[in-house]
Amino acid sequence: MTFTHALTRKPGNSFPFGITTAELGRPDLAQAQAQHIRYCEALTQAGLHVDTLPALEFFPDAVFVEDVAIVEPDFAVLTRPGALPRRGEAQEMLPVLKQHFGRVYQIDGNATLDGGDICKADDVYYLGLSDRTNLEGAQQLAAILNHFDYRSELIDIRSLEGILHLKSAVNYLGDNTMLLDPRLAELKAFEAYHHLVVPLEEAYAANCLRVNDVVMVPAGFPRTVELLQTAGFQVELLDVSEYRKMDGGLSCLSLRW
Ligand code: CIR
Repeated sequence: MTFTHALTRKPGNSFPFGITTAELGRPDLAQAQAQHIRYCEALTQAGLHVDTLPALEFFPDAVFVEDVAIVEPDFAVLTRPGALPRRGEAQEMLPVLKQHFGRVYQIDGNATLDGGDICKADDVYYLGLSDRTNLEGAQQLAAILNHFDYRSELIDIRSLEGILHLKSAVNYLGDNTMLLDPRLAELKAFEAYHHLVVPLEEAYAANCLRVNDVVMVPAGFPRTVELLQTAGFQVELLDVSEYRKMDGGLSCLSLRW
């Protein structure tokens, strides 16, 4: 799929005070801001029109826009984030989605769903069940996707310690290729794909982002770079060290369609 648009949101001054389990120290705000600017530039260079929303000081994690929506060119789904302090981010995104998409659906009731748990591979959506996304959330999304002829499959990652979202550990790179954390490499659901398995010590780099001709890769993971280049992918390195400190990866920082 060729992407033409992206939405991002600037990190606010409150960014260092968001949710984290990483134990990598508090992020440096100036560095996070610079990394965000560079990230948006990379999306622009990849051919996307990037719309950067203003920071939301009340929501330190709002920079991770991927978690509040699932987007396709002709519709969007507003999620209901699993972490209580993030739930209000979705309502902030609703008017933005209405501006860009003809049809906007919403996950509601007791369902919870984070966009980071949703991994699309061509016409299949893999829906991660995690501490953030519950069965009801996945089922509500599956029903919406089914309406648009997408197939969905549930992937339960709740027993995997230290993996926040499905896409923290598995990302589709196009060309029938999955980039995987070794802990998910044996899953039957992915057996039909060509596997690129990152070494466990580079598990963070399982969250790479294919955007048109390039694969964006977090800086600092040389074995993953070699794996991707050997497989023929064009790699673009991006420093996201300050986002890693808040459990965030490359994909979390944008919505793409
Ligand atoms: C959180 O815990 O929700 C944020 N600090 C990090 C969210 C990262 N998002 C993602 O992986 N899609």
